[in-house]
This record gives sequence, structure tokens and C-alpha cells, in this order.
Amino acid sequence: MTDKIERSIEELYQNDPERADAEIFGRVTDTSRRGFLGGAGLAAMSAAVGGAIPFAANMPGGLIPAAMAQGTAPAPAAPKGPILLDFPGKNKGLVVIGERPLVAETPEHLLDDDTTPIEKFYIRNNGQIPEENKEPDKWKFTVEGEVNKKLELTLGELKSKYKAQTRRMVLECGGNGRSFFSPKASGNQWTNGGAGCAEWTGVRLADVLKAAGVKPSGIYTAHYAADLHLSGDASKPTLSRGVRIAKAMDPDSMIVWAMNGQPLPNIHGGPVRLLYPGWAGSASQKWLTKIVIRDKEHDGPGMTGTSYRLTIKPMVPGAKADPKNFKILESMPVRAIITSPGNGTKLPAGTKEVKLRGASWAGDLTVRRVDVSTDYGVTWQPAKLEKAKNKYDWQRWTASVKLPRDGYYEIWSRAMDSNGHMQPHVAPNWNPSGYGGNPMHRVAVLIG
Ligand SMILES: Nc1nc2c(c(=O)[nH]1)N[C@H]1C(S)=C(S)[C@@H](COP(=O)(O)O)O[C@H]1N2
Ligand SMILES: [Mo]
Repeated sequence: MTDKIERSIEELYQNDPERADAEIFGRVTDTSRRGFLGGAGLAAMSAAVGGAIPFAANMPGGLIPAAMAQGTAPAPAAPKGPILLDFPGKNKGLVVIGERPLVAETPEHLLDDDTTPIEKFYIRNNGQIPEENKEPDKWKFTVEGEVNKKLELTLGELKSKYKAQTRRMVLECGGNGRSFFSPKASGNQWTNGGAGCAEWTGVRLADVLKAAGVKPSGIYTAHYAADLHLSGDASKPTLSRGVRIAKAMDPDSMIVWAMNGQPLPNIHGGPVRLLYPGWAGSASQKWLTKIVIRDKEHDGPGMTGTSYRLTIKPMVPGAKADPKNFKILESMPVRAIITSPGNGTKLPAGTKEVKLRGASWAGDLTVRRVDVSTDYGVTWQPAKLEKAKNKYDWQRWTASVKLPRDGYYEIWSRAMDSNGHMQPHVAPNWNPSGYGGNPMHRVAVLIG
């Protein structure tokens, strides 16, 4: 095969996987049976992924090989390189998935630390990034609405009047995994990198709400912040989401001012932000200026239509959405990622064993198990799960897999949550804005 043909197959896999499959394997009616195909098709596929495929017989039809899948890691055959982030204090391996507003994700192989360093933590903005505040302790915010006493607090007062706590907890964008939907769902095309796990220091939101005295009529929060709308119109909130009062009262829901022991960086919402672990990150308002307690579900920007909403009953992918068939996205779904080796890793000929490391988390739930496979999911072996530091921490995992001979492999990982729900093969429950995309993670490894 010439280079040109290889490249065109890669492009085809990104644009139209079904056609690419047909090109490679011939026009067969049942592409789910790649295993029965050999000869030219297999040779073409091997050439395209860069090596023999020992488990080719198990390769599911229509599957875009991980080596070519649209991703952020340096896949050996990626036709177009990702746009890398250039931002003060940030790792240059972060991948820009939106320029205005600025959105950048962390490729899975950069989530290999137990605690995600600030420089590797993903960035998600909906509006303009405010100027850095030079007097953080004077930062003011209010708590009002359905409360007995309106509170106005500076960060300095918050620190001196309330008991501080530090927790290592996952923050994950509601859209994490969106790029895995087919047909394409609208919004920033996250792979798995809209998540990180940092040490957050602050106070319990519940303590502050109790000081204000939430009235029995107060059932929902509404959050407001200092970031200007992209249009520059100061009367328009950029994003204003809220949560049910029960989540606001959870002892792990916090008002935070420090991240990994450092004052909360401006890009992450400093001086003060909210942190609702386990729930769609959009509730965790950065640059917090106001919390209003409401007597009904909040309806600010980000609360209505199909934004941050999942379908109640499955809908036809790509079809017109019925607004009545949606509910608010709250807890995030279970996910495991392989953080080492990275996608596209080449290992020396003769390598027979590969050590794997990863992370897993499950919104409000915990992870019951993580399994890994090297043969396209025919056989699985359990990974060793490490204990979480505290609730909402991610669970790191390790495993060691044996590979029979040189060639192209895909390592797959899947997690099961404490309710017994497992990650699916493909993004489930298609919805127009692409929430809940948590298919198994796959990395390509080439030996020899
Ligand atoms: N004020 C404000 N808060 C915000 C946002 C925003 O655009 N403005 N984005 C939200 C979204 S969608 C996410 S996923 C997280 C991202 O936090 P990070 O940029 O610190 O990673 O912040 C949330 N809080
Ligand atoms: Mo988000």
C-alpha cells in the first residue's frame, strides 16, 4: 500500500467509518464479521495501523481502530495534529477544543498523576476570562433569595468565620465524552479529558447556607459570577446554573479558594468558586459573586432547552428533540481511563507484558470494578483498584497484561459503578447536546 492510500483510509475512518470499513474489507453485507475476512482486507488494515493484528479475528465491524480514532493523544496515524494549548501556567500538551470561549482538555496520558497538577487541569469557559484579582481576600459574594438573612461575605471573612476542609475530588465537564456520539452531538468535542482530580480547600456550602437560614420554600440554588458574556453585554449572565438544595447541603459541596494547596488560579475561577463534586462541572460556578436560593427549579442560561439535559426515553439519534423528554443532568456516569501507556505508544519488539495505569470515577457513586482487555473484549481481566482518599476522589487502578507476539493491539478498559452499571461499547442514549458519553476507553499499542 502506498502512503497516499493509507492516509485516505485514515481520513475515511474519521469521516465515514462504515464506508472505510467497506473499502478495507470489501463490500460485505455483514461487517460485524471481520473475523471471516482475511487476505487483502486484513493486509490493508494492518498496513493502516502499522503492524500485524494478532487478534484481528475479534475486531468488531465498524470499529474505528484506536490508532486512527479522532483523539488527542499522538496516535501514530492521526492525519491532523491537535491544536495544543499555549496558556501561562498550563502544560503544553493540553488540547484546545474551543478557542472562543477558551476550552482545553487533558489527554488521558496526562491524567497519570494521583492528584492532577494545576498545569494539567482542563479548562472550560463559557464567556470571557476575567482579569486576575489582586486582592483576593476582599472578593465579595452574597447569599440571598429564600433565606432568613441575606449574607454578604468577603473571602477573608469566609476564611476566618467558617471551618475549612480539604478534599481530593473529581471535577468533570458535563460534556465529557461528547466526541464519541454518532451522529455528532453539538458542542465542544471532548474525548475523556474534561475531567481532573485536585485537592480543593474551602468551606462547606451547607455551613454558609445554614448561617443564612434557608427557608422551607428554598428548594434550588442559582449561581452567578463575574465573567462577562462573550457578547460583552454585562446584563447577560454567561452561565447560571443551580442544583437541588439537597446537593447544596451535601457536606462535600464546597465554596473553595485553594487548589492543590495554591490560591485558586484565576483560570479555575479564583479567588472563589463553587465545587459540586460528581455532578456536571457547569454547576461549579467560577468567579462566584452570588448564590440565590429559589423556590423553584432555576432557569438561568445553561438550565433550559437541551443544555445539560439527558433524554428520559431514548430518542432516534439525530431526530428532532421533544423538550418534554428531557431531565437535568446531575450525577456523571461511570468512566475508567487508561493513563499509561498513552494512545499510539510503540514498544520494542519482543515485549510480552505491558503494565497499565489508569483512573476511574462514577459521579455520586463509587467504582466497583475495572476490567481490561487486549483482544477486543473477548476476554477481560480485573484491574487492581486503589482506595479513594475520601468520597468523590477518583480511584486509581493498575493492571499488567500479557501479549502473545509483536503487532498492533488495542487495550480497552471499562468500569462498573456501585449500582452495577458498566461502561458501554459506544456512547449510549444519544441526545442533541451529547451528555453521558462514556464508552470504554481504548488505546492503541504497537509492539515491534
Ligand atoms: N463563571 C463560570 N463558571 C463556570 C463556567 C463558566 O463558563 N463561567 N464553566 C463551567 C463548566 S461548564 C465547567 S466544566 C467548569 C470547568 O472548570 P475549570 O475551567 O476550572 O476546569 O466550570 C464551570 N463554572
Ligand atoms: Mo462543563
